Amino acid sequence: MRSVIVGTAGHIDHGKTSLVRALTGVDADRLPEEKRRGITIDLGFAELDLGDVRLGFVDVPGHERFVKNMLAGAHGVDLVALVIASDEGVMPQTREHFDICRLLDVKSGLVVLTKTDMVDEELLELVRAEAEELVAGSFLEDAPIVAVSARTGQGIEELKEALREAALGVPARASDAVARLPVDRSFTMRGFGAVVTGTLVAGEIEEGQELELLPAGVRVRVRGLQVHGAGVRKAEAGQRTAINLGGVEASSVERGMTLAPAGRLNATQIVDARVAVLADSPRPLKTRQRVRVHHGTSESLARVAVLEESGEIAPGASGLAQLRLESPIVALPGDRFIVRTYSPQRTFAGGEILDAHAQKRRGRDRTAARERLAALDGADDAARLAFFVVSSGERGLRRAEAASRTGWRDDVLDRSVSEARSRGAIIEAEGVLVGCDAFERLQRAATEEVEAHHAREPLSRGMARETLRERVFAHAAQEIFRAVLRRAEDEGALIAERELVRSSRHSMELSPADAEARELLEKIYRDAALEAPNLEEAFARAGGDAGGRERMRKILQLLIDAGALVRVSGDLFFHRDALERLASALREYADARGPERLIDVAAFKQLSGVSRKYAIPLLEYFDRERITRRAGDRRIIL
Ligand SMILES: Nc1nc2c(ncn2[C@@H]2O[C@H](COP(=O)(O)OP(=O)(O)O)[C@@H](O)[C@H]2O)c(=O)[nH]1
Ligand SMILES: [Mg+2]
Repeated sequence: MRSVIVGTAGHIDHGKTSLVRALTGVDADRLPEEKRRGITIDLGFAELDLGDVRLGFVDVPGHERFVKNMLAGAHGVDLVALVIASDEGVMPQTREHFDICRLLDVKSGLVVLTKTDMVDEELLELVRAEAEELVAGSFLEDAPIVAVSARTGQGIEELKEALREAALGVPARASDAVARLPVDRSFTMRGFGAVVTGTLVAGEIEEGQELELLPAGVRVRVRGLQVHGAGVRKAEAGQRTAINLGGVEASSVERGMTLAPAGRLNATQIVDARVAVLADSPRPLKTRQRVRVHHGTSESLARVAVLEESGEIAPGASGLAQLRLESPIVALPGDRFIVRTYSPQRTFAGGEILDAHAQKRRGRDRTAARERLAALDGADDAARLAFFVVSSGERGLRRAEAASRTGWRDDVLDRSVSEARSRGAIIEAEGVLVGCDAFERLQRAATEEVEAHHAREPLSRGMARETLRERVFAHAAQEIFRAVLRRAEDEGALIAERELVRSSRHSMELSPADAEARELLEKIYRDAALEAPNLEEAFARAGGDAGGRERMRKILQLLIDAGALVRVSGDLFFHRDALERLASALREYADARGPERLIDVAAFKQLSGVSRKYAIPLLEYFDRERITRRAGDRRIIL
């Protein structure tokens, strides 16, 4: 059977609670203080079974001091009964509650004129006209207006029939989302323990299920469930639900918290939203304004950052704004909320959350933010998902994060991911979602980085994988790094080995035997220092017989290109390190000599320890390198 939540709305003393009692027999004013003062302070609940539909009533307080409690009840309402007392007509909270219903996007309802026993026909017609004027142009424009008296019972049966029809016309709740129950009450029941109640706004909750109480993050277990006062195994979206919880004390659960499947949703403190300001608000919504945000059963203070050019949203207008909440809430895109002024408290705006996990937007990226958020208007699931993925940039969005951002069930998420992929908007890298643009940017940057490395170090076989990751993928998930390399390999641009990444265009690739010969040849010269070996001998020692002279010449060239070996003359090579040490020794020698700075061949032979056969070519090399300059038989050390 269908369950529909009916909320009362209207000014204090207009007969809301009496009406609920006349319909259901239940006195929703359950608190002793409510009985003593004769007013409704907090939410009251009652049920009415109408055969083919079951109504769950949420009776709200009308007093202006308790609008906060009214809001905690109004969030999950399918259908509103806007109550207007025939003897008083439209009063301030009639308007405020009606505004709240419109801002919360309540889609159906009816108007109930109460206390008809107190007025004559003429006055009743006046109030009816006033009610019609109030609801003109709103969702209640064509709604029935039913006149009743809770005292005499007049009109009550007719009202039941009107409620039944309206309830049957309420569209079924969207079933895309996982379970969410904003808690409105918690108490301890003798012999049972903690019980929490609320309207299950989405999904299903089953007996035995593990849930999480957010934002506290406490894991709890469903010990038992009640819907409309009867035990059930499963509660469904749109039902007033009482849950007996294991794993928590009732005292640590409070109104404003949310129950959701364990590990599925995350609380948030920054949301981007479309906000409408009421036409009769005396002031616009402004950047930096401190406001009260009512969402679900929660109330949180928040700082506003209007994303519109003007920095404000005028009365009667709507625009984009970011809300920075002072305490975390569990929100999802599509959720409605109400904004009240800080002090005095007055309802003046409300809206719909577009991105529940937004990033702080600063002045200059407001325009970009506005354009991107505007793209969400009318976007389908796949486009919405792509929006969240693209917003996460190079970091990418894990599936679990996507689940928390959207609140979707797995099958809805899967469907949207494949659709967004087939549109070419996103890529999935081992479970991490990333926008195509970001992915391609990373791939280009990686290829460029590797090529720059080859240009810098032509002898190196490739770039260390880790260095590449640090330079280009510092903000990206490991999965994205691996996927980019795979893609670049598939496209033939890069070759990724265990530790190294190289460009496929890099032709210096050596066979293991060649690489070994290269290292050996370099080592021979490094170890020999100034006693440089004969080239043929060095080749023989480094390369053995394989490939012969031709091959060793190439390897020698690699070492020369890399700057490791230096040709001093003909086939006479030295290791660069040895030459640098000798050049420093020369300068030290000169510094010790004072201003003269002269050296002859004999002194040079002694300083370097080389024979005349090497001394002359070395000195000529130093002359060429402008380390020395010839002056007759001697050299000036520069
Ligand atoms: N004469 C008359 N009095 C009513 C009727 N309904 C409610 N009242 C009285 O109006 C007062 C406020 O009613 P209540 O249901 O508490 O109003 P609420 O503040 O809107 O919930 C109470 O004293 C009720 O007895 C009605 O149909 N006829
Ligand atoms: Mg009441």
